[in-house]
Amino acid sequence: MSKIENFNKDIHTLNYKEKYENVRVTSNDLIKIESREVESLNGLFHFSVDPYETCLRASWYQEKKIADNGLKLPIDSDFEYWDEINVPSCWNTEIKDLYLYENMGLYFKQFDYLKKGKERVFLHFEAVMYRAYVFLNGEPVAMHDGGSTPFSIEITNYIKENNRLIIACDASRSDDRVPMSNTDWFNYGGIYRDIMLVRTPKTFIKDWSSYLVNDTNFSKIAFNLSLDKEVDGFCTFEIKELGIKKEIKIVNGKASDILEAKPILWDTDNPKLYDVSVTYKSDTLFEKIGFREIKVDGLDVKLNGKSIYLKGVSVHEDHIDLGKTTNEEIIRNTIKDLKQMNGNFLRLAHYPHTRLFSKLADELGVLLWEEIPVYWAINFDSKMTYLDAENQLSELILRDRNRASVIIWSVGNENPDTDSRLEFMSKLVDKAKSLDPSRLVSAACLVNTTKLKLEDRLMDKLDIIGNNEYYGWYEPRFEDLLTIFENTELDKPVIITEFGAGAKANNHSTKDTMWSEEYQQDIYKKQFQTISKSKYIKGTTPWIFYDFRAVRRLNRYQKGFNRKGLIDSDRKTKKLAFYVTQEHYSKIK
Ligand code: GCB
Repeated sequence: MSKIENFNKDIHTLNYKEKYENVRVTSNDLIKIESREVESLNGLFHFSVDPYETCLRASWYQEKKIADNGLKLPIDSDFEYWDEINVPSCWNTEIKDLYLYENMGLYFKQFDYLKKGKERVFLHFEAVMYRAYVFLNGEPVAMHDGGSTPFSIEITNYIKENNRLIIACDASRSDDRVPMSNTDWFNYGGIYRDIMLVRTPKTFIKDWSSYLVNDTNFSKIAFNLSLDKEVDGFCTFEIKELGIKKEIKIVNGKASDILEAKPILWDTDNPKLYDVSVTYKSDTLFEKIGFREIKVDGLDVKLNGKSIYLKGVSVHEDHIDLGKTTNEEIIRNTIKDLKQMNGNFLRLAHYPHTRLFSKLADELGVLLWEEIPVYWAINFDSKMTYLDAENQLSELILRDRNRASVIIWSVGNENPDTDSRLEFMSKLVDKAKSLDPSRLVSAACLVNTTKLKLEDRLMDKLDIIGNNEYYGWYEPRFEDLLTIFENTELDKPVIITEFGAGAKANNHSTKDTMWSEEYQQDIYKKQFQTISKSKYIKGTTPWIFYDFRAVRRLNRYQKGFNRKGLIDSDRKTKKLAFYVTQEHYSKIK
């Protein structure tokens, strides 16, 4: 074949994304940011959509204005002339025309950096939907997959006094991603959580964790630390209030120990937190940590040795004005609504919510279920899809494993019971256990509607079983629900992770009229009555706290929203079913 010399490369380059595999960042690159000195890069960025992905195809990020032969080049981009957008935000809520836009968006910002001595520098993102290509001063520095977890990029060798940062965010849906193209929520697009610069010493504490050993003696605290380099040395672990200060040996960059201690246990009535610090040479990190034990004992869930019932509700991050961007006020209000409903537990569905959520839950005494978007029929046969799911799980666990409020990691939701799915999700369970031996692992499984029983091969691998059922809504024969609980033989507890019915707030009618508040109220009453009769069920998180955007919901009541909320999407108007739940939970100890 003859060589074509006179073709504009970017219009014929098919594999223009492949080269970024070289700069892929994963959970192995993630650094701890709590208590580190960070400089926020939040604020205004220049922004444009790039639906044809020309930034990648034509290497705009090189910002090459003069060709090798010295002649001026015509360039189709002009980063600093583009309009501005605030970061963090979702472009769908910020820019009216982009309400439904889900493809490539480009961000550009200039920032200064003043070196403060011998240091390393990282760019850290709390989340970018879904794939981020990051370019600094003309060089590709990272590519990251996964729309809801944090990632860090070392830029020590790329950063200058004046910097030009370009981020290409690809928010498109596809069948090999996690989640895949079909979801019952809207993903949104953009840099929708914080972005920052992080400085560290040359050798630094990359990760550390501490938790109560779960042997039901409540008298031992485990400690683990890893440095970014495989060196030997010593670190100090300190909890002043407990009189603990210990030098611990580091071998090949790792240290671990188990220390005798009698902490006041963290629980929902008394969410006691301790100031815990770790020091390696000049590097000191600290966090507020609660110590508590969560365990399954036969059919019981035990917090600090006492049986508890998880009085919860599922919640999406979705906010009518901000999309997936959230803030402290919104989270505090969510927890206030939960407490008003007499609840103690939230299922953060269906992807990792912001880091701030578990911090506030630690402080306010709320138990959490955290989940990765292994949702419905993702591509369980693909190795790349598995690696993506495993990476999202690892990034979530590394981010939140010091949070007492988080008691359950969920590895998926409503997945078909195939061989490849069983292998895929069993590996995720093992991964969660290897990263964190102190919590329960679960997944939302389905009912076998033919045999009328809870049946799923994955259940053997789980500590606690999640079950979604929609009797009275998708499954109209409500009576079957009791049969299911009677037919099911289990040796571990179940949380009903979903049940519910759609209702438009303020749409009042009889209890037989679908989409009315009364219809939803009636289903909630019947559900709670039936669920109370089952000895397996140790918690409920009905679907869902607030109405949320779901583009596939298009009837006249829905208008692009899933209306199963106990509260309207305004997060204010409570529906009748809210009060049914409130009353039901008030009766459970
Ligand atoms: C489910 C899914 C959830 C949906 C819900 C519904 O089973 O887990 O993501 O939004 O049903 O409303 O249909």
